Amino acid sequence: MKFKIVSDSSSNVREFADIPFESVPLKIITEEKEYVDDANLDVPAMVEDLRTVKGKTGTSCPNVSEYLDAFEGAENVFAVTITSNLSGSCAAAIQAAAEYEETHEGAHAYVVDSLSTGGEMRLIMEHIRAQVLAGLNFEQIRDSVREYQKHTHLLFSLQSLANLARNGRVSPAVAKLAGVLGIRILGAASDEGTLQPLHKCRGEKKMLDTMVEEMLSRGFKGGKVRISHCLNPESAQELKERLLAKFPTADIFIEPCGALCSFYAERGGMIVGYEDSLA
Ligand code: X90
Repeated sequence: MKFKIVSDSSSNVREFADIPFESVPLKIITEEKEYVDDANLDVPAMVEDLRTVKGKTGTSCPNVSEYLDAFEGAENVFAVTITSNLSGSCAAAIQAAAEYEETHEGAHAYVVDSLSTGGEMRLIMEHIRAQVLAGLNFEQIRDSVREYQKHTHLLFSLQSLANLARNGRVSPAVAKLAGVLGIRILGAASDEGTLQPLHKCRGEKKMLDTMVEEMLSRGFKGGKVRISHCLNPESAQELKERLLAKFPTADIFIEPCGALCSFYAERGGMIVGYEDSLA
């Protein structure tokens, strides 16, 4: 039973130990250049370029054949994608999974629509890995992921929603909320996998207070937290410390955003995946 976990690069996971893994890159496209969201890319340099770039900028998701290439060689594939409500990545993975099963006798491929991104995808991937290592079969793992997903959540803090609005992922009215310097929009991934703004916070300290309050009121009780940030390691660390002060045994991991999440979360942005108490 050869298992493989595949994710698109919005998970921010570049390396994943103890199980075959492949990240399928999304791309950031400007009028001058294309940035492939893989381990070779200098993400801080890209963020710097984007500050002054002229003209249109956007992103593109992996296609079916890129997913098929990533699946190759595995008997059982779990592909974890960014929310199907904001990207074509999930649809491409679903088509690739159907083709893979048709052309590979006995193989299984299951696509998990995270209805989220970043750290919540990492949580799902870690859950799948634990089930594989525990010796469960494909169907058991698939059912267990569906159950686990009910207990993972995502909050985010954004200083600018300009790229999200320019690319039609939030309305210009929502993007305007963040229009003033020093204001952060704190929001959640909705049940439908879209951005749900919750609060306008003035300053980073206020944002961190509100982030912790929201996590507590949404059922966080000291489980796993997976934080990704765009050039904001200080706030990620501060959030970690505040949570550890309340829950000393919480399992908290910080990593930088890859290119896709950096493009949309923008400088200073933070994306926080966490488990509720029923996970
Ligand atoms: O297919 C493509 O080109 C990719 C489009 C992705 C659009 C949205 C990315 C959002 C990234 C922003 C904060 C977290 C939002 C969570 C929403 C469910 C990060």
